[in-house]
Amino acid sequence: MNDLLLRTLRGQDTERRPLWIMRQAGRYLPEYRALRERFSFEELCARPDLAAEVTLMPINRFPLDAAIVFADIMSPISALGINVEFAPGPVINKPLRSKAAVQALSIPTQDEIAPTVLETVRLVKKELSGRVPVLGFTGGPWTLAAYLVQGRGVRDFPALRALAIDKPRVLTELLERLTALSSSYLKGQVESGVDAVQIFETWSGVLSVSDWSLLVKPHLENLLENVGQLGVPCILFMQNATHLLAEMTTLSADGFSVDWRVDMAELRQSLGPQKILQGNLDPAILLAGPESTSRAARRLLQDIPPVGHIVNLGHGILPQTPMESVEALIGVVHSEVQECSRTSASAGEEV
Ligand code: 1CP
Repeated sequence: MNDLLLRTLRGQDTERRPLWIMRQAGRYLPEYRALRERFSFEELCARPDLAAEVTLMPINRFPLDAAIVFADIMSPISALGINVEFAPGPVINKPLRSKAAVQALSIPTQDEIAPTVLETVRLVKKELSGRVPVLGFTGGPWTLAAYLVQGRGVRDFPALRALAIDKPRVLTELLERLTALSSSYLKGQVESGVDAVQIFETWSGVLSVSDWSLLVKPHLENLLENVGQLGVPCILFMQNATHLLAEMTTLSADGFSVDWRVDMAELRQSLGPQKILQGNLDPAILLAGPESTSRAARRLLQDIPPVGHIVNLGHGILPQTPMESVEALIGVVHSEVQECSRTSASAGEEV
């Protein structure tokens, strides 16, 4: 198996940096758009055969180093007895804002949580037969709560922040339930075959350092502790959270995925060589075409040393991204190994 990603997450040396792309199984792919003409997003998610097909689309087109299972962060939420619609992002018709609403949530068994996603994982594992590792994922408790409380993705999630201030105990109970949900969901994914997992705590950045540390960090810590017992490495992603970096990187994740606002050289410098970092090209750079993408990718590779670095974007790839930009990014990452081996080959000749 191409185990560059897994070896990097274990802190081992690799012949080159691994590369995968957040939201790589999505709307920038013509073959995905073609399938979406025939099926809604919900239909794709409900059919493991189709979800597996979409998971494999980017792997069949590009030499990427991991497949991420096609699902949404809200996929496990229906197991709580909550109906989620997509337009195109998640929409909850009756947002949760009271103690009674939180206490009325179902407490699902592991088997009841997103069984179609688990079936998708099993199909993907079989079809890949070891070509690349499969990444599972879940939403972080705060990011799942963001949609449940706010009702949909809204800039800065004011209703969520209001609940955090007004009814911190209600929020805490919700975060505890979501942490339990994500823990069981990831356990199901690992039992179905995923090789590593990522926690998408996308909306953590809307809180101050002190509120995040008090309200959210303990739940993430619990989730990471539970994941730690599953025997697969775990990456934690936070977005627009530069102010939380110092706190974030004390958590027990194996890898830390940061967005493009973060200076990678500075972060590597401040954390030392041991921590595994993932990121962080600005997804918008890919819209500027292959030359701009190559330049930015080369700069990123110069900014931090290869060991302990997983190349990725700073957030999901944008729907308008040209295929040539993805190819350019891959070209730069792959050519680093050729440069390294040329150097070692010529060094060998001299001896
Ligand atoms: O085809 C379509 O129009 C549906 C769009 C779509 C897709 C392709 C949504 C709705 N979700 C997804 C898939 C998805 N979502 C994946 C699968 C793997 C992949 O695409 O490679 C993953 C990992 C996610 C994760 C996700 N969904 C996050 C965390 C990562 C991130 O981008 O920050 C979040 C915040 C969501 C919410 C969501 N779901 C969909 C959209 C458009 C959004 C974001 C916008 C919003 O909040 O309204």
